[in-house]
Formats: sequence, structure tokens, C-alpha cells
Amino acid sequence: MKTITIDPITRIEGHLRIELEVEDGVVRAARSSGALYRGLEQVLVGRHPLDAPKIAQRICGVCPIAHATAASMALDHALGLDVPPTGQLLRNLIFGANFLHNHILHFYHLALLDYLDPRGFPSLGLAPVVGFLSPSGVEDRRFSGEENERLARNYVAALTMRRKAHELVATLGGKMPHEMAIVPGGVTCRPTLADLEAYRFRLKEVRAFVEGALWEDVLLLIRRYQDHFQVGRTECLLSFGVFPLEEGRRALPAGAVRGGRVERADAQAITEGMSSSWYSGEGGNPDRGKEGAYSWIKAPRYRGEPSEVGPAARMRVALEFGDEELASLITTGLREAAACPEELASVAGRHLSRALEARYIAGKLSEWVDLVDPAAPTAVPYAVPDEAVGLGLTDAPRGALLHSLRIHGGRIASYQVVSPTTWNGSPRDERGAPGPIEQALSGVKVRGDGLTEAGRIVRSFDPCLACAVQ
Ligand code: NFE
Repeated sequence: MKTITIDPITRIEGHLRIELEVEDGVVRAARSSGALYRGLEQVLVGRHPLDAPKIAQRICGVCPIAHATAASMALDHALGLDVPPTGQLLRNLIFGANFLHNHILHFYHLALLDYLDPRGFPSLGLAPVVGFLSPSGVEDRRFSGEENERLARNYVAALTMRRKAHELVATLGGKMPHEMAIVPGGVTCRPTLADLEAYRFRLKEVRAFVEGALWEDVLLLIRRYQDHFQVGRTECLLSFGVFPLEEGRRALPAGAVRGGRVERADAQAITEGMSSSWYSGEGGNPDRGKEGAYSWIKAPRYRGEPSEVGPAARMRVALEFGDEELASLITTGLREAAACPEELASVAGRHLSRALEARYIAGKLSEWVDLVDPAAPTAVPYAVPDEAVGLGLTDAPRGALLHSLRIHGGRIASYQVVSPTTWNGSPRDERGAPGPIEQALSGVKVRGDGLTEAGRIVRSFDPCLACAVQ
């Protein structure tokens, strides 16, 4: 048995250490370890509740809109606020644009370099960055010269598309990262017809890229790596759903998958353990010396099970609970990729899920922007009570996100964040059950230093350690 340590694993957000125990070229056990502590939950204690959406956004520069949204939803709940329909549409338009940014970023700039070989294309003007585009240690490259060239061109084009997606957020949210509009009760922005037209104009370009280049490139990757539907698999999935619509519906619905069955999700079934995490005491105080612990990430569980969250969970759940348009998009996508629903929670399935979801969201944003009435109210007034509790559940680009708070004496008395990578990157729980990334790595055949296989599996989850360690 030999131990392979990858520390840090690159091309993700934040600092993740992966340890593999390998025997006869097969991973017998894996450990995923969050190697930094942030503690934004502590920063929020004692603050005015209205500070929460602004401070919580500082958890992450990649998904700040997710934290602004979840914090505002927790305050909507605590303050008993009903967001008016136009306010909700505008929240969805800001958040949806951030999803598109995340998915383009993940495929082209984080994951694709595990497959791409762009050497020898001086015509692209990429010579100065070829070393960066061809990370060392990557084996099993299967694209032809022509395919590599197309992917490398789209890698560069994706940089512009990410800027445009950020501009979409800023058009309604004021700026990006860390937008200014999402508040308890709705949004502060009152878009003019010109703002809406600016949003439409940019969205058209980003949508064309998502439906064209991104979709075609993901399909190409899947066709060359069809066997990756069998690699990095997990079983239990969870989605809180995202993009609230009228009557409590969400455009991407909530649900859980256990034992191959899709069921309604129940927030009461969520627990969070710390047995392998560097926290101790009632309040979960940081304790780097804790015996047997190996991560700053805690171990959330759904009905006691480690559960994968993210696009694969959302697409799997949407096949069951999504509307006809969404279910048919996923069914057609699965057919084109020659895959079945059970294979979504795999390396290839996660890429497919993200691309399908990006197409769906881009289409929905185009519909929603046309529904905005610039004269309609976008927020409701509120008063902050002395005592209250609130819970905000939404999916973020990387999966299920929970914010909860208790208000006492008009101030935040406690604040909790359970982010997508807390779920996916979690360490073993008190039963010794490994987290989803650890499960996905177990049993995998590796070559040499394991960088190729482990990198592809871990990055397929799109981990963000900055979010995971509060
Ligand atoms: Ni820092 Fe985030 C998303 C959240 S992941 S990126 O998506 O919440 O843990």
C-alpha cells in the first residue's frame, strides 16, 4: 500500500488536500481535507441582521450571489416577508447570470485542462500560456489535433463570455463580485427599460455561447470519454432547488435520491457532524489539535447519508419533479450523450448536467427578463424584530446551500452556513462513512502519481473550499 498526497489540488477554488491509499494501482481509501479555516459565521455574530447578505457574500468571490440570496431568504423567513413577484424575478435574473458564469468557468478554465493538449498551435497566439494550458502529470489525452485546437479557441472565447456574464449580474445587481441589490424582502434595483434591454443584449451573446460552443464541447468530451460515466460515481443525491417562481414552485426543483428513488426533500433530515473535523466543544470551536480529525470541513448528512449536491443532483431530481420542458431537455441530452439517469452522478455525468443546466437557465433568463414590469414593486418594507429565527435554503451553482440565523436583542446571535462543498468535500462521519468526493475516488484505477484520475474526479465536483469552511 502506498499513500499519494495531492496538496493542494489545483484549478479549484481554495485549498483542498487529497490523500489516496493505493494498492495494486487501485484506490482503496481516500481522504478529502479542507486545509484552511475561514470562520465567517463568527464574523457575523453580534452584527445587525441586515449586514448578513453583504458580509456573507464575502465568503466567496465565485458564488457571492448564492450567499446573498441564501442570507436574504433566511431573513425573509425570520422577518416574515413575502418577496413581490417582480422582486423575485429580478433576484432570479441576477442569480441565474452568476450560474452561467460559474458553469462556463468550470468547464473551460478549471476542468478542461485535465483533457486538453493545446501544444503546437502557435496560430492561436497562445504560445506564452501553453505551459499553463498543458499542466504536467496529465495523461490519457484523447482529442485529435483539430479538436484540441477548437477547444483551445473556445477556452479563450470563454474568458470574454465570463466577463459578459458578470456584466449581466452588474446590470441589475450594481457590481460583481458582491452585488448590491439583493436584500430581505426583494431587491433594491428598479430597472429601467434601458437596463432590461442591456441585460437582453448581453444575455443573447452568452446564451448563444452556452447553447453552441459549451454544449458542443461538453458533448465532444463525453463522446471521447464515454467510459467516464462509470468513473467517480456516487449514490445519494440532494437538491434544495433554486429560482423560486409563483406558488412556492422552483424552476429547478428540490428533492433527494436514495436507493435509486427520487423523493421530496425534507430540511428536518439534515444533520451536521464534526467527528473528523477540527472543531470541538458545544459551539464547535476551532481545534487544530483534535485527535483523529483531518479536515476543516464538517460532515453534513441527509437522513444520515453522505449526499452529493450540485448539477447532477439537480438534473436527476428534475427528471422526476421538473416541468415537462425541463424533463424533456434532460431526456434528450441523456439520449445524445448515450447515458442513463443513474449515470449523472459520475465524472462525465457532472459535465453533462452542468451543460444541460446552463442551457436551461439561459433560456429561462430570456423568458424572465421579458416578464419584468419596471413599474411594479420590487421589495416590501420590513422591521427587524428583537427575537427571531430564519432559514434560507437554495441551491448554488455547486449545490445545496443553507443559511440559518438566530436574532436576539436585534442582533445576530448565531449564524450557520452549510455550503455545497461542505457536502461534497466532507470527511468521514461518526459512523466512518466517507464523504461524496471520498466515495467517488474509492475503487478507482490510477496510473503513476494518480494526478490524472484524481484530478478529473475531484474537479468534476467543482469544489470551492472558500465556501466549505465556515
Ligand atoms: Ni465558493 Fe459556492 C457555490 C456556495 S460552493 S463557490 O456554488 O455556496 O461550496
